[in-house]
Amino acid sequence: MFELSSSVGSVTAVLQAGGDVRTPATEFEAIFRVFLVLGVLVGVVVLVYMTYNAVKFRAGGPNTAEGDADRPRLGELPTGSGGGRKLFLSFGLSAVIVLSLIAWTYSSLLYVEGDPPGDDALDVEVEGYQWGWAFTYPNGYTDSTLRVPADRPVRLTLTSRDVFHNFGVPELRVKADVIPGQETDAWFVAEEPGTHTINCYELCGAGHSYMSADLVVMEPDAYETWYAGTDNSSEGSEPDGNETTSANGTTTANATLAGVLP
Ligand SMILES: [Cu+2]
Repeated sequence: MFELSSSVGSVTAVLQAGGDVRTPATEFEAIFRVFLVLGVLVGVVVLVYMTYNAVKFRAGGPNTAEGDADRPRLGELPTGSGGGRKLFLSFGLSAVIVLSLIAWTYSSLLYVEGDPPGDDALDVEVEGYQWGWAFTYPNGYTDSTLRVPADRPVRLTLTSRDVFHNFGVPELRVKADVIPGQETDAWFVAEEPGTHTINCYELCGAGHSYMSADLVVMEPDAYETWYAGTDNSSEGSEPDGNETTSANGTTTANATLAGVLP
């Protein structure tokens, strides 16, 4: 009983803490917290009950006196009491908790997999290549740094120029396969201005470890000003396959990688 009420309590607390904007980050955070709380709770109950019984029925203790009349004999089946009510209750309760968790988690995942809320999402096309990222905005401008406004959903359409890659920004809980000849999508909301690192999470060749880019989250006004200044051309450092580390600018790595390119 106490497990059920605390789990319901923590679910509601987490959902309320998420505020009114549900983003992939808040969804995954909620799933993580609920499973952490429930896991700890079940673990503590099991360990405490086990320790209690181990101490109570320890060898030589008051509950193990010789000649105990209630002690079962070898081969004797326990008859139990209460017509299996305890068993039914524990199985029933567990089933309710497990099924609710499955339903709730699955609905969260469907929400994350679906379209971003509202109709003001920024659309950016992402192309992964060996070894870097190219971001194309609605006006056709292409850049190797992803700039987005804070507090506004960003919808990414991802594809690859060559081999399998995987686009990921751990802080924003966004991760998506990047596959040649195929388009995948993902979305996120970056609530605060700042800089995050985009990495490739699919081993894709010698330059895989250097396949990173910056995600710059800007104040909405600053973003609009920057975006108005872009045209449908490409930034100077737009990749031609030999540039791999524009994000962190390690030229030695560039030179090394240029040597392994066909
Ligand atoms: Cu890659």
